[in-house]
Amino acid sequence: MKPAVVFLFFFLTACYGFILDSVTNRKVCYGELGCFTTDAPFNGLQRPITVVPASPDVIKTQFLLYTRDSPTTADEQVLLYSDASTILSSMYSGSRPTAFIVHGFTHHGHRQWILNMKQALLKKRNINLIVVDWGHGAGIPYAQATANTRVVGAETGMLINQLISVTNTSAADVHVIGHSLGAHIAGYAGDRVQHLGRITGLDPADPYFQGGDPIIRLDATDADFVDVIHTDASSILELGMGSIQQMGHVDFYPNGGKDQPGCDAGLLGKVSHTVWNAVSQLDLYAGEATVACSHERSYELFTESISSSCPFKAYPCTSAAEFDLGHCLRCHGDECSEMGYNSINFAARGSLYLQTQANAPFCNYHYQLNVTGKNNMDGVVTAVLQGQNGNSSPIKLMTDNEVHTQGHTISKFIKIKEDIGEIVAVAMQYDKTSSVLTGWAYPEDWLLMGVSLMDGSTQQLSSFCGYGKTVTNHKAISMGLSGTC
Ligand SMILES: [Ca+2]
Repeated sequence: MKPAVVFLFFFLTACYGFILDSVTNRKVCYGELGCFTTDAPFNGLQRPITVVPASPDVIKTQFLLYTRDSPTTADEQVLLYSDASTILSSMYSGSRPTAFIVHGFTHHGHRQWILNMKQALLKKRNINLIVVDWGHGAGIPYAQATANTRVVGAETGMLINQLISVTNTSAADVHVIGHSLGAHIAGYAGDRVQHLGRITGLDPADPYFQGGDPIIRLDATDADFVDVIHTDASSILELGMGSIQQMGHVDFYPNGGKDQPGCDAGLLGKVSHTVWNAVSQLDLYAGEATVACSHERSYELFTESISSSCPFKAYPCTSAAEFDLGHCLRCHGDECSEMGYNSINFAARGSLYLQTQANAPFCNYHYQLNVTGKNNMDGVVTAVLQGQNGNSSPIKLMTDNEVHTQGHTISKFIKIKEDIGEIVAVAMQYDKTSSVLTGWAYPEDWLLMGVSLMDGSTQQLSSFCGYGKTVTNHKAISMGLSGTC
């Protein structure tokens, strides 16, 4: 059902199976869901093959309800939008907020990531949790799964409207979280609900959607608040599955949004690992995990953000490259936010950037350290940030054979996984180059002119007792905050 090769050739597969269906102006009608045509804008340039959605009887969408009192798969209750009694006799309560989780291409409603997110959301808040399982419609070919999202979105919208009319649910209290194609399903659902509260798009699918009319994809008009996390927006030729296009009120681009740390970047890495996993482990899911690693990171980040005490703070910047230099840690007014679950509590809008770790927990605290030296030197410079709650790991500021010229400021963007509290001192060590060829040209002592640190979390710019300090070869010094010198 889900061989890894699907991910490598889903365009070709789509063409192969559906070339005869690639005609425009086809139309199907599915009762109360209405009619669906392949007319514009659904047949745009970004859609080489345009087909109508399969019928609800084929897709067999299931809306699975969970609550704090019925949290497991064994407890799940199936809600039917066409039969209000299934809602009224269930554990659903209109006085609680409601969250939907919608999966994407080739997934289904009982994937581990959905169980993890469901568990975290129920623990965080007393809500109704509804998983949209459209696994029967989410398989290959991709062109058909893409078309089917329109029916699943219509059905989801229909169920939300039914919940509003029979249980006094407020649309403002409904949050639809969709991954990949599921993000666009959330958009279609939002089209049909007046003032849907929130949509979270987790790496919205790129092929067939990016650059298309807002009608065919997730956009900021689909809910009162739309937040998007982009994690796999490298080119489709490099098997990037997510969109780079801004689609919400606020769009987060962790690590630039294209490739995630800990995942293979680029076509060659992805393909070679996919083949290796598939052959060596005879495990076709392993291949999928490799190719989709960056794509899947979006829901891992969101799930972590639900319960993490680390804030996933994100910053505006002119570009991802500029952010990676540590130049954008200042927040003016309300322009910063927190990626994920808490983003709705912030007024920040537009594109925001942050960096994350390669492994869970992914969240980081961001700093920029600036050290200005008076004389030339060549050697390894290591710094440690000393916080009220602990120290950072040693951070390399300069490497051997990297010459520091007098008056130059070394700027280092630092990401720390732990909350070490307010930084009260910076320790530094200088190990002069051991090269016999060049070592004689540099002094044993390195004279400092200034040390300062920008802390992104607290927005505090601190300077330390670096002015006039001498760092002697192979000896560490610690500099307290200015004012304690
Ligand atoms: Ca839309």
